[in-house]
Amino acid sequence: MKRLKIIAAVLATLTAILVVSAAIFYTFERAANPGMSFLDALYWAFITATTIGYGDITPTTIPGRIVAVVAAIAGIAAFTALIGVVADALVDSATRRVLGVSSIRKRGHIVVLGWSPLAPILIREIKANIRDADIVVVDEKVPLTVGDGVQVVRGDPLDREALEKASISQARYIVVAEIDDSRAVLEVLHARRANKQAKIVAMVVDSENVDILRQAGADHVVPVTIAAMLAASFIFEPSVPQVLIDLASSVIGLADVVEEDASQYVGKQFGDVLLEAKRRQNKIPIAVYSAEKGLLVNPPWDYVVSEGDRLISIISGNQ
Ligand SMILES: [Ca+2]
Repeated sequence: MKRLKIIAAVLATLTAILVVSAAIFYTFERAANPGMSFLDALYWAFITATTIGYGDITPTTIPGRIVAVVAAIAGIAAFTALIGVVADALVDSATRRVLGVSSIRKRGHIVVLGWSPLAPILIREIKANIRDADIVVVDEKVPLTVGDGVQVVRGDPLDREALEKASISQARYIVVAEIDDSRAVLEVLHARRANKQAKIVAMVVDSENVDILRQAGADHVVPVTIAAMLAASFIFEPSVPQVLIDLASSVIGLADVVEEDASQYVGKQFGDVLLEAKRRQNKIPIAVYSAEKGLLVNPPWDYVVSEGDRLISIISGNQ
């Protein structure tokens, strides 16, 4: 606002210089320039003040020449001031954006709270699946360059102002990527207070905190301890963790798990869906999400797919 006032003041000064110069020029030069209107004088004042100086209208009297000199000097000063203020504003807004202190106006985006070692992996996976994902990270320690399409708000995810800068109330998804459960609980609480609709996903270190995170407002809680579980599996069934890691990541391995609308299979038994999907699309359905029954992993052969069901399948990664 302060800057706008300065710009307004400079513009007013500039206008005054032009009008006064034109009036004086018009008064003294009218005789020497027959047919010159006040508008012509104003045009002359502008051309002189900007130091363009076409010379199509030139002063011949002493007062006219003095006005020309004064208009040129005052014009240079005023235009320089104007350019300075505008350039300042542009540089400032660019700097603020780079430093992550400016507000980011968005809607339907993904807000990531916390810059733990988990956050870059999270972002990589999101972008592998949604190329034009709109991601805003809020944290005090985020590096200035986190990659294309990712914007940064530098601030504490527990600070309301920082959350507002990330337009958290308009976000579609909020992911809490902390590896500190007490912080995660507080961040979920704050995020939920700011946005009642968004899907909130949180990561949890201690499985005992899953319920607290849910109560705080998280829709989904993902254990970071899955790494330890997988590491243990390598000792007694080494292929299993390899398969799970492959399935969990779109960036790693040969296969992925996808979720899709099952409407094309409505009325069919799961076992038949399984055969058909494998034969026709080289896809292996492994679960069904039903609005009524929730998630059914490896449902029975005679489970009948109904309207609104979602099918979760393994596909080849390059499919
Ligand atoms: Ca994979």
